[in-house]
Amino acid sequence: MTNGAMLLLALVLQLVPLISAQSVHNVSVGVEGSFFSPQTTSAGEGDIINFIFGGDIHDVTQSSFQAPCSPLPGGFSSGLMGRGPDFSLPTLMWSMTITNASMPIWFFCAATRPTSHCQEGMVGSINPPSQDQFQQFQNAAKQVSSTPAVSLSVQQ
Ligand SMILES: *[C@@H]1O[C@H](CO)[C@@H](O)[C@H](O)[C@H]1NC(C)=O
Ligand SMILES: *[C@@H]1O[C@H](CO)[C@@H](O)[C@H](O)[C@H]1NC(C)=O
Ligand SMILES: [Cu+2]
Repeated sequence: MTNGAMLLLALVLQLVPLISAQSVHNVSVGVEGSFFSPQTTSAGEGDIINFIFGGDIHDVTQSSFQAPCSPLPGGFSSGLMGRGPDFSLPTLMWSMTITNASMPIWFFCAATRPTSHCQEGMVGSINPPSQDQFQQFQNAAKQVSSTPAVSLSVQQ
């Protein structure tokens, strides 16, 4: 190996941690009119998503695109969390790490008091294929009545 090649290799090795550096994304839950803010997040592999519960009782539960207000079997769920109306209490946080940035993640709030938050449109997505598709997902959530759940086909 020439000195030039070794120098190049050393430079590349130094760059690797920069390229794969993880970022942290904060999503606030239920502080702005009971929604996730932002509703969609673009995240890379290894990135951390912090869901920050700053208000009333809410939740983050994974669903599929096809069934916006139904838990995805084997999917994640934060469980109901929040500090309630007492804003002197600290905010709560629930975090997850993105392991596959090519896979869109769809989620909703499973809280049902006083009415289904999901049906009010409290849904979100990480790495949705497009904003348009997120809009379809949210519109479908608003159509969900308890039985049967609305079914959507993926439109590319
Ligand atoms: C995310 O929220 C945490 C906890 O409130 C805060 O310490 C951090 O600075 C926030 N990060 C960003 C990128 O907003
Ligand atoms: C990541 O997600 C994509 C899209 O769903 C899938 O095709 C691929 O197999 C997944 N990769 C891994 C390592 O799970
Ligand atoms: Cu909610």
